[in-house]
Parts: sequence; C-alpha cells; structure tokens
Amino acid sequence: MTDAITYERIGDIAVLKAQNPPVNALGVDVRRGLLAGIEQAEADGVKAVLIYGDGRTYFAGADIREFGKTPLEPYLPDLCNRIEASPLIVVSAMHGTALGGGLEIALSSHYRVAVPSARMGLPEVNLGLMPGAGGTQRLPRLTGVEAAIGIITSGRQVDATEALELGVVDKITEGDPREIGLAYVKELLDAGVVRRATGELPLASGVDFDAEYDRVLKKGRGQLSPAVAVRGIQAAVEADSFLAGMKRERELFMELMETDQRQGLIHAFFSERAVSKLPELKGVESRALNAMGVIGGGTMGAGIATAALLANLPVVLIEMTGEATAMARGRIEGNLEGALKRGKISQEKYDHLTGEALVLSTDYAALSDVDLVVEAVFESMDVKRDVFGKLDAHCKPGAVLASNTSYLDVDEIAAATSRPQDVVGLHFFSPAHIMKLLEVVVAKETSPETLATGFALGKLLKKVAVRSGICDGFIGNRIMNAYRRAAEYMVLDGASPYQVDKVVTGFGFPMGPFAMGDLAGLDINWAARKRRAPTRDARERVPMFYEMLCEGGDFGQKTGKGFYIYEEGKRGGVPNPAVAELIAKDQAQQGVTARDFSDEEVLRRYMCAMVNEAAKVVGEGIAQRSLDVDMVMLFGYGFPRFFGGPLKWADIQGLEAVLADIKSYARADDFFWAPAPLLEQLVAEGKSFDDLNKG
Ligand code: 3H9
Repeated sequence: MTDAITYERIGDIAVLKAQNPPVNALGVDVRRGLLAGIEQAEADGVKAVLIYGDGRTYFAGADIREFGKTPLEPYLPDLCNRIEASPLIVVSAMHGTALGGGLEIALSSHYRVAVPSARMGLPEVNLGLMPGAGGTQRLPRLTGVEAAIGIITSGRQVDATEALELGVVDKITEGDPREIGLAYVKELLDAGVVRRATGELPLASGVDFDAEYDRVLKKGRGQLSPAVAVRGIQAAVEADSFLAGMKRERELFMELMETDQRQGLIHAFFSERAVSKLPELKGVESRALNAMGVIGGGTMGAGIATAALLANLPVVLIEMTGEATAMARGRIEGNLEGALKRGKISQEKYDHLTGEALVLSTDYAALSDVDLVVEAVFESMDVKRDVFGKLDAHCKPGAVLASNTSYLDVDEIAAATSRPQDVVGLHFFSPAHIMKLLEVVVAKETSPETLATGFALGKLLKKVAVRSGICDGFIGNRIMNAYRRAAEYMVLDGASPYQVDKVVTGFGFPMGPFAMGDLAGLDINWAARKRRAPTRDARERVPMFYEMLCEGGDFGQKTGKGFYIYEEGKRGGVPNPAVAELIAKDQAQQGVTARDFSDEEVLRRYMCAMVNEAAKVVGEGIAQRSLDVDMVMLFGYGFPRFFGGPLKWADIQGLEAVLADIKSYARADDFFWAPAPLLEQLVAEGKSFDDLNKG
C-alpha cells in the first residue's frame, strides 16, 4: 500500500480509500496503492472491494502533471483491466467529480453507486487527449455508441441522474461515499450478485464513424482530440476483441500525447488557474462585495450590470436622464430575458433581478451604500474625470472606484479623486455578461486591497481576471492593434482581406481581423486612429484604405457594408467589391507594387506580429508573466485554446525561428518589426516564454 491509498478490512469487504488531495488525481502512488490493495484483498480472501475517495471527490482523473514525463508503472489502462479482472466483486462509490481516468476506474469496477450531487465525465479531449484507460471501450458498452460519442467528444460532465438513466451508475443514494458504498456492497453480497465486467458486455453500432469523425473535426475548428476519440470508439465496435480495442485506444492516446495541441491545451488548463494567483496578493484580504454601482447604461454598462445581477450582486445604475435610465433598464431586461429563455435563470429569479435587485437613478447619492462602482461612460478623459469627481463625493469610504476604460490612463482618472488608492481599471469585454475576460488594470497608487477586490469581483462574476499595467490598450488591445496592423500591411502589399480572414479562421480563430472590424464597427477603430495620428512616429507605414472605407460611411455590420456586404436575414457577409478598388487606389498613392502572399506567409506574419508585441508587453512589465498574455488572448480575443495562447504557440514553434522571421520582415520595415528585446534575450539565453511563468 502507499500513503495515497489506505486498506481496511471490514468483515468480507476490503475498503480502499484514496487520499491524494485536492482532487485524488491518479498519480503513480495512487495507482500503486490501488494495485496493491486489490492484490491484498484477493490474498485476504474477502468477497468484495469498495473503492472511494476521501475529501471532496472520487478520482478527478489521471495526474495531468505527469503527462510529457516518462510514464511509471502500473499504467492506468493495465490497472483498470486488473481491477475488472478481479474475481472479487469490486464496487466504486462516487462523489464530487469522477472524471477521466477516475471514471475509467469506476467503469472497470463491477458496480457503481453515486451520491445525487456526483458528476462524471471523460473530459480528456479538453486537454488535447482522449480517454486512454478504457473509457472509449467501456463507456459505449454501457450507454450505447451514440451517447458515448456525445459524452466523450464534448468532454461534458453528466450528473448522477443522467448517469443512472444511461447505465453509467447502478444506484444513487444520499450520504457519504463510505457509508453508501458499504451499504451497497452489503446489499449486493446479500443478493448474491455475480462479478459483472463492463468489458465483457456486447456492443452493437449503426454509426457511420467516418461521417462522425468529419463532423466532430469541423465542429472543433481543427481541434484534433475529439475527432481522434471517435476512432477510439470505432475500435470498441470493430476490433476483434476487447483487448485489441484497448490496444488501439492506447495507440491513439499516445499519438495525441505527442501533439502540440496537447501541450497547448494543458498549458491553458494550468494557466487558467494560475492567472489569478498573484504573488503580490498573498495574504491580502479583498474588501466586502455586497452591492455594486454602474455608471452608464449603454451596451457596456448594461452588460456589466447584467453580469453582476446574474452573480446575485444587487446593482445601482446611474444614467444622466430619465429617458436614458429607461433605455438602460430595457437593455438589462433584454439581456436577462436571454438568460431566462436559455434556462439559465427561472422566472422567479428574473423577476427578482429586474425588481428589487436593480435600482436605476439619475442621482449619484443612490450610490452611498455600494462597495464597488464600475464607470462605463463615453471614452473621454474629461467625462471620466468628471464622473470620478462625483464618485469621490458620494461613495462611502473604502468603496472601490473602477473605470472600464479600454485605453485611457487610469492614473490620470484616479487623480480626479482624493482616494487614488481605491481606484483601479476593470476592463470588461463586450458583451460583458458573456465574455469571460476581465483585465484588472493597476494604477500607480492602487492599493493591494483594491486590486484584490478587483480579482474577487472577477471570481464572483466567473470571469478570468488578468492583471495588467498601464499602457495604450492595456494587454489585449495593444497586442490586437499590432496584429491588425500586420494584417493591413499585408493587404497594402497585395494580400486580400479575405485571404487574411480565411487564413486566420483556418488557424482556429472564430473570425479574421477584417470580419471582426466589421462586427465591432470600423468607426471605433477609425476614431482611435485619428486620436493617435498627431503623435504617430514618422517612420510608421500608414495604410489608408481603412480610412477611405470609413470616409464613405461604411462602418461594417451596423451600416450593412464594410469589408463585407451584409444582407438582411443572411448570416455573415460577402466580400465588398468596392474594397479592392480602395486598396488599389491606396497602393497607387503610396507607390506600392502588389505581390502575392502564400497562406503560410500570411499566418506567419500575423502570428509573429502578435508574439513580438506580446513579448514587449511582458518585457515592459505590463503583463507580469507570459501566461497572463496567453489568457488575455484566449478569453478576450478568440485565440484557439488548442495552441495555448500566442506565447505558448511561439515556444512550440521555437523562439529562434520566430525571431529569425521577425528579423527578416524587419529588412523591409524595421520600425514595425523591431524585435522585442525580451524575445532576443530569451533566444540568446536559450530560454522559453514558459520559463518566465516558473519564476
Ligand atoms: C486522464 O484522466 C487521462 C486518462 O484517460 C488516461 C491516462 C492514461 N491532475 O480546478 P481546481 C489541480 S486526463 C493534477 O482549481 P475545482 C488543479 O490544478 C485527466 N492536478 O478545483 C488545482 O491545483 P492548484 C482528466 C489536478 O474544484 C487543484 O487541483 N481529468 C487535476 O474548481 C484544484 O483544481 C480532468 O481533465 C488533475 N487531473 O475543480 C479533470 N485536476 O490548487 C481536470 C485538478 O495548484 N480537473 N488538479 O491550482 C478539473 O476539471 C477540475 O480541477 C475539477 C475540480 C472539476 C476536478
């Protein structure tokens, strides 16, 4: 036995308890302990074995930290087969989350009982893997092939009731896992049941696996793991024997283990958890968060208010006129109606959230009791400073005063108050009740408690909160400006906007930069460009086709025309032929000779621009770690999760090659393509961006 598994004999029953906090991951000690426990039980002459987990959960899966290292025996699939082959009656009692290898141990047990709150699933595809310890072979034998494809390729968690209906568990009982497990084993022994091996159950299928493979690959926008998992299930049906199916599953699992996507997705898994753990906040308490204020009820303010209400945080929203408050209410109710229709909230909850939980007012005095206010008014320093002056006058001492600005200097905003230590930037992304990213922008005088409260709000709203320092555009928009500019340069030099968009979506982004511009409204970026124009460096290349398009009044989807033409009732747009003329005019005016770009070059330049700017953002300390940048791009900008983020992508490509490309592009434009000093340093030292996360 190992410390991770304890063995206890109770009459005819051997009890194996897992204790490997926090989630009883199946690391090598747990696997060794389980194997030793089964062997001892057989040697002891008991009739049955009960397996359950101590603490908050049954096994939540293989130990992800072991992936990529040399595997140590006993391997999980062999352990599962050994458990199933035992002549004793093996029973698993599940609580918490039985996931991945955890559920695979349960499926190898002969009988399964669960508490009503237990959840189970095979989420390996979310890590770029597939079930590798019999999940693709045993689950379909219990649920049928179609249901197994649904569960395995989505990685979704199934609740106990559904699991019972599907035959994944045999019984649901309230209680603690040890008690319900022992009671169930006794019941089975009293009834004289026989050993029942899932792997020996028959399996039939009428599924077209090739069609399923194609469907799943397309749905995942190029993510391999769910599609490869379909082949594993296919092997369960088509292999000559159960063991041959297991062998095929193992081969496919090991193939996925070698992929870049597995590295990217596991990086995303750990980074998502690490991003909110800031060394500077260790031991710092956040302030109370019982009520929130929002200034401004436009799309952004209403979205922020909706997010707060959905997290059960009462909201006081301030607008300038009675008419504007009515419109703000309409927007919030519209958002909440959406949640009601999708079954996310009940009618009763909707009534509460639009009733007593929401106060709208034109008087700042209504904010006297709130713990935190987010200002979401027009992006103008004068307007914002005026609002913060009023907040200073009306909010209680200790209230956190936050600005949702997307590029203005939070230090300057804070200076409009007598309490800059309470001021922080909270940059939400639209629609704020749906998008997961929250940039928490730290100003010079922001206190640790204020910062901690910003992160606490992020957690409450179920957002991924990322710390950012102050610069134009903070982490995300600053990087976006760089890769968008790279895209425009390529178009000025001869690529078409539609080629760029196609390449970028082919990489896994939901949208390319030009379609995205149309969606966001080209006028927004146009205004920012006009704002930056006076201070623009003389060496900067400036494509003008974008301006020309906007000057013609074409702002994208909202005007029906931009880079694409949008027809009512049709999804997406078709290329706008006028754009090619504007580009040709721009090229003629700037004396540019258009050339062809291969798709590979388009992608490489787009990604190198992103990585180079991201490296500057980290090098300047705007982002503290490279994983912070990766999470911003994943959760705010649609970066494909299976590459882990731009800096993980760069690590996987090899930084030397990325830097070499940047330097080659710099030969024609050494202003835009000036290599980030941090990138040069990492290459010189033979280090990766991931090394910076470990410090
Ligand atoms: C697999 O099983 C492959 C097999 O088919 C075949 C093998 C041959 N390993 O999320 P939390 C850590 S693949 C190691 O904050 P929650 C996590 O990093 C695996 N560590 O809590 C965190 O650490 P820290 C299939 C793990 O309550 C701490 O535990 N299984 C693992 O919000 C708490 O986690 C999965 O994909 C792990 N497997 O959520 C399940 N899991 O405190 C992945 C967690 O240092 N896990 N940690 O930051 C989850 O989905 C959630 O963690 C879970 C708990 C729902 C379990």
